[in-house]
Amino acid sequence: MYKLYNVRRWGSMAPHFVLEELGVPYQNIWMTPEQVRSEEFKRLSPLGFVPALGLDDGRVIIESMAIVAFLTEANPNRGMSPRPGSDDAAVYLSLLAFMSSNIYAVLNFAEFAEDYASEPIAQQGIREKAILSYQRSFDILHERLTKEGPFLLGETFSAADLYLFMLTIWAKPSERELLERCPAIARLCDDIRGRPRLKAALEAHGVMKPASGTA
Ligand SMILES: N[C@@H](CCC(=O)N[C@@H](CS)C(=O)NCC(=O)O)C(=O)O
Repeated sequence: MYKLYNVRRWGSMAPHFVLEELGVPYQNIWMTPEQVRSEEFKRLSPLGFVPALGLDDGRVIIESMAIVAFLTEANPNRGMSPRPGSDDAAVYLSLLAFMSSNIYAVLNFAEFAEDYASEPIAQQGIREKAILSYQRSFDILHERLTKEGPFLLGETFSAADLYLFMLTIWAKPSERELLERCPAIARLCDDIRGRPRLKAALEAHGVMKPASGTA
């Protein structure tokens, strides 16, 4: 059985939602930030990050994008991703990689600016530029949804939509600002919030409704 190392509202949300939508058995391991930062957990996830996913053979994989892509590819009949190897699957993987590299990673530049510059003024510069950079990437996805939606893959819902939903929750200056600026993303998030299979997981992460105010 898969084991999901999970922290409320952190990057394990997307794999958690995907596992719930797939309806496959898994063990959910709730963790505290302190446990994630422990040396013990770094033996599983060397950078001390969640998500991490334990596999049947005991190995553990990291990186949210790889975990989501793996889970959907391993369960191809659950309707959460295109047929592996198809052109649609290529677009699906491309979208996941786009979000992981250009939004999630850049969100982390803003969040952990002190890891990338020593001086507070330089850190502030990194934060501001990182936010502008990922806002542009959200705008690109908004344009895609507007022209070809309602989902990232057009008419077909996929785990890529769940990944985008997770990212919106962390947007700055706020989730609300993003949803107002990008109504096609807002519609997608509303749709996701109404999916019955996700109810318990959405509640567990406290994301049933968009957060008001600044993130
Ligand atoms: N590239 C990684 C990034 C994962 C990541 O940044 N996780 C954050 C939570 S959202 C984390 O575990 N941070 C550890 C900490 O704040 O100590 C992925 O996509 O999985």
